[in-house]
Amino acid sequence: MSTGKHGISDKLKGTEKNIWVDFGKLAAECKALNLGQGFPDFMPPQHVLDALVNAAKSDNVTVNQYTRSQGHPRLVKALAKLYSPLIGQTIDPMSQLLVSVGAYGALFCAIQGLVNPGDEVIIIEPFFDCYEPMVRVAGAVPRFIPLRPTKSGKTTSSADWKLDPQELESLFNEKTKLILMNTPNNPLGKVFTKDELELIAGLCIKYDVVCIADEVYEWLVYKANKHIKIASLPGMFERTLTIGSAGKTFNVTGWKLGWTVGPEHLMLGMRTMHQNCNYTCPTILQEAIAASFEVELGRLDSPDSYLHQLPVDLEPKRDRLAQMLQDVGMSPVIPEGGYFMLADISTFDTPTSDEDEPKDFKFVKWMTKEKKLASIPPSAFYSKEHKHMGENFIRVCFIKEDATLQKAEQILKEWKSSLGK
Ligand code: IK2
Repeated sequence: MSTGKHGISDKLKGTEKNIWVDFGKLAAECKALNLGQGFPDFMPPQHVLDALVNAAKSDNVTVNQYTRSQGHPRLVKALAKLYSPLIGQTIDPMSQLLVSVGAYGALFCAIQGLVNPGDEVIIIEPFFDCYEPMVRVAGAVPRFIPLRPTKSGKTTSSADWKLDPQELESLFNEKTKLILMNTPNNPLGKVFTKDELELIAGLCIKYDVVCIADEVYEWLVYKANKHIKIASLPGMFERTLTIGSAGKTFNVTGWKLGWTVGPEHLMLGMRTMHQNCNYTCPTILQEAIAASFEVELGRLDSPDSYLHQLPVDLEPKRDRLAQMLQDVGMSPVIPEGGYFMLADISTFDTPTSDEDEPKDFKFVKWMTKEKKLASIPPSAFYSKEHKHMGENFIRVCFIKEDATLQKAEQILKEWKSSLGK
């Protein structure tokens, strides 16, 4: 049947492809060891699971019904308590917080709620892949600026990837409505320094631009690094929407709960979008995440804190993965935060393929099918004009059981011996 007038709407044309859909399917079809999409293969913390069970078993009938559109009161109160000291502002739970369907939902509502057709939106590359389609669907014009590696070698750090201040300022003009930034960054793992954040903040203030700070990996920073909220810098709270995710904070990516903190005037558009497309998020999940944060709020400074313990547990996994990738001949970029690692594959030949696609797409597909090891092609995190900057890398996820990493090591060892190394 011809789709004709019943086909995809014009505004969605060009955004049909999605790496999570395509590469998730490929990994499953090939029964590959999945170091692709970012989710843990171990259980979430017990107190989070207990909180959900307690909510389900409680005789509080309201947890099974719709809750407040902007966010379940118990959850927004807990989030306000958590973020007020981190941002250095007393956050009003009822007007300066919005709970969404994951950070995805927050990004979508924030962009739709703020931009008009023809507005320009600056996006720092590499970027979480949905930013570009979300900006285009809103009718805005994305302007891209890449972080560029300043070093090369067998192992480098995500800290070596930097913005050019002149190039960044050249993108700001009277049409610029928003800048979208992500720290710790996915896929690179870069944690923006205070100087870098001050550069962005200064330009936002100078050109009257709003910053969307995607901080879903805010708790995942490794030794010697510190996550700084751009909203905490002078003059920035009133022009920043800070986005977080329960999926990333508590390792429950399937729960799809996210939130945004920001001043009421910036929240109006996104709140309007949210109430008209989702109205509210699952009450029982919000109740469970609220109870989980209440536990964490009581032990933020203690070694029992899950939020502080998770990066301590992940750091050896990061280092182990880096070593195995290096052993097979790749050059890992050691992330300062998040749970992904880029690895340079330029010493490997491009696999033959009939598809006209970047090298990393061909390489990841080949590796998934032939080596039964799934990863993600980083050129998907770049604009069309900058895809070449990502195509000599693969992105590998290390929030996995040691047994999974052990299997990956075995695959890479066999691969290495087949190369005669
Ligand atoms: N923003 C960033 C930077 C994210 O990484 C994610 C989740 N991404 O995870 C998939 C992957 O990269 O493998 C989101 C937003 C969306 O978060 P949520 O799951 O809360 O919607």
